[in-house]
Amino acid sequence: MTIPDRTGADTTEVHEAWLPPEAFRAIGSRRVLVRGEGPLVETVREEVAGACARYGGAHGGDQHAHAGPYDLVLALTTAEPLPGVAAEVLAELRRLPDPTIGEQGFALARRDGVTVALADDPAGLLYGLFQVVRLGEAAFRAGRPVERHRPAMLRRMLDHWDNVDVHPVMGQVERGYAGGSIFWRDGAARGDLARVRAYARLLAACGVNAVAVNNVNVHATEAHLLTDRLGDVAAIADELRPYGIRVHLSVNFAAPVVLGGLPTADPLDEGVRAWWAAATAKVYATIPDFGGYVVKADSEGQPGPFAYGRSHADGANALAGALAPYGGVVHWRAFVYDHRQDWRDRSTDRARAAHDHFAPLDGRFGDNVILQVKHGPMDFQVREPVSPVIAAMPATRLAAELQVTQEYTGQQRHVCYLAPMWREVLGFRPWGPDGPAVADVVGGGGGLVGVSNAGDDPYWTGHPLAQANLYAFGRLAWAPGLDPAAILDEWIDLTFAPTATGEAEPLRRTLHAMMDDSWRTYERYTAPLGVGFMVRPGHHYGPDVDGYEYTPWGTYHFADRDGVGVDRTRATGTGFTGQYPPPWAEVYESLDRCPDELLLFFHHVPYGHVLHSGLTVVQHIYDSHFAGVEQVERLRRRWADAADAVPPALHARVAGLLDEQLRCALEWRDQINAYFFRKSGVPDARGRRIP
Ligand code: GCV
Repeated sequence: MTIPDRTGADTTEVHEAWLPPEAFRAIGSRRVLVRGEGPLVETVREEVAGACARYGGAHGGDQHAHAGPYDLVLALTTAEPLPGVAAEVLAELRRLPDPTIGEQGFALARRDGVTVALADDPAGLLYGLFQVVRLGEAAFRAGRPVERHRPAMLRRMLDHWDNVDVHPVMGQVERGYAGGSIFWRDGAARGDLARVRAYARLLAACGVNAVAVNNVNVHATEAHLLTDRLGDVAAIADELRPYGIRVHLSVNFAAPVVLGGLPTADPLDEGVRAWWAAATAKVYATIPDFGGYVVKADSEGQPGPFAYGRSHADGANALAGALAPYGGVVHWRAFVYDHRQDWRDRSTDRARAAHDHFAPLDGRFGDNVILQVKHGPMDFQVREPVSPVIAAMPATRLAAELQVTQEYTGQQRHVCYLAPMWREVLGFRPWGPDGPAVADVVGGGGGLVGVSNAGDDPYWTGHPLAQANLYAFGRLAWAPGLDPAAILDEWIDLTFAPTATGEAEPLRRTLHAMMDDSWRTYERYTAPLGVGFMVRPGHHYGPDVDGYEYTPWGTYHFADRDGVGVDRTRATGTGFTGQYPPPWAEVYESLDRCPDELLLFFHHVPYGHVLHSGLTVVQHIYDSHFAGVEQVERLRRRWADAADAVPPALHARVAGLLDEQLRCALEWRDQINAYFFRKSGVPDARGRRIP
């Protein structure tokens, strides 16, 4: 695919990611019927028509109808017979295990030489099409019993931290590692939005159906997207709509003041509410399927209701009231903490902040407020416990927020496949083994939100292998129980198998060897045992053990000559463990029962403390850092095996990044090991060189 580049003067070859034309070969070489009406059905029809034109198949269901018989039927549920589909198959598709297929879902079967995907709504048909794409030839081989596919979360959303203007410190995409924004350039929407359409297509193919198009830190220009620059948002919405994606907008809580010229943004003020109502009415007059607002309030300098002595429920409800008549929602972020704390004050614990602020407000948020909670209590570290807020607000719609962009996990210069971490988070059971999982809590409420890792880089994500994280985010939001390795297989097969020169299996083995365990590898050579934040302040890349230790951000490890870790127990520490329900309140409180990987998140222990693994803390630090670097060396060597299986330019890009990953991992290893050796004076039991 070629599209205009950033200057608009030239064209860039853009990688097709998981939708190369060849991924449609199985469909495109067959006789296909698309039956139904509506814009998303038209998208399905166009996809099928394009594939058939390329691969010699035939399609029906419009004025150029192919008369049948058909190999594939994609249809909205209908009382009419479908050509070539036996009545009992249709009955089975419609009735089992219950009468409805369900919102956005589809039923799939193959019988008598016909593959059928049936959906109750057009979105379901679109997802049914992409499931057939994923299956490829397998969709047409043997018979298939009826399968029902329904998304676990109805809203599967990506937030872009994109600035319309280039921010002097954060650049165009805050925490973006893949070039500029695909939406914005030079202070306005890009003139050519072909890339946005291609992005929408990729997102629909992995199940994403909502996108917030601007940074939650709403700077001056971005604030105007809500009012006089709404046309830009509408233009983007037009590109996303054909793939079933609704646009959301991050708004400034103080908009009534900064845009409306009102003297206050007090959420209980009648004039303020009227301002939000009028602004929102205009939004819906311009973008009728607008999704809603995203708000970062009273957080890292953003304005919020505290300035008026109001609660976050008051703030969220004011905006929710304006959106309610149109079916819109407010994503209100729970990332509220004191970033001006005194490091000498041992009683203030950033991990406690979201629960302290929001749990008392449970039940006070409007029905169309979604409280968006970062998955951990801190800030997207490589290892954190699940946020206790998830278990504390049964009367509030909650969404979990994941960071697809790799701010703290290698900044898309390191291979770090995040699906295993997300799978753990979504599968965590806050009330113990018999209670619901995080995925159940957010699935019944606000769904899943990811901070996007995409930009205008030709590979979309800077590191080509980071595409797998974007794909996996969508798939886990659809089906949180999916196995990360199986998701990786899907991604590999779609992305590389159709174009691979030679056999796909060796490439699959290589990529699994490099990626399956890459999150844990990253953890090994960076911050140990859940301690977190040993990164360079500001840009957050590379090691700086004490970088945040004496700052106001509330991110400390408290290492001294005797030990390391944060005492968050009720008995002697900040009491954070008490924010969890049993059994975790007890598990985390107990030095004996706390899982090794989170030990230093919950406890301050001597270096000689013996872990469940049998190692002392300090020996674990040495061993894991040596092991992490060795793993990076191995995966770098492993990549050589893929040289003939992927395009040379892609191979070269990844090879260059692996060199950087190794350089950086060595730096992490040596700084962390030297730091703890110097603090503790404990030599490495295996006598390796520590600088
Ligand atoms: C958009 C972290 C990041 C910030 C980000 C913030 C947030 O602190 O470093 O860049 O701001 O999270 O989630 O709002």
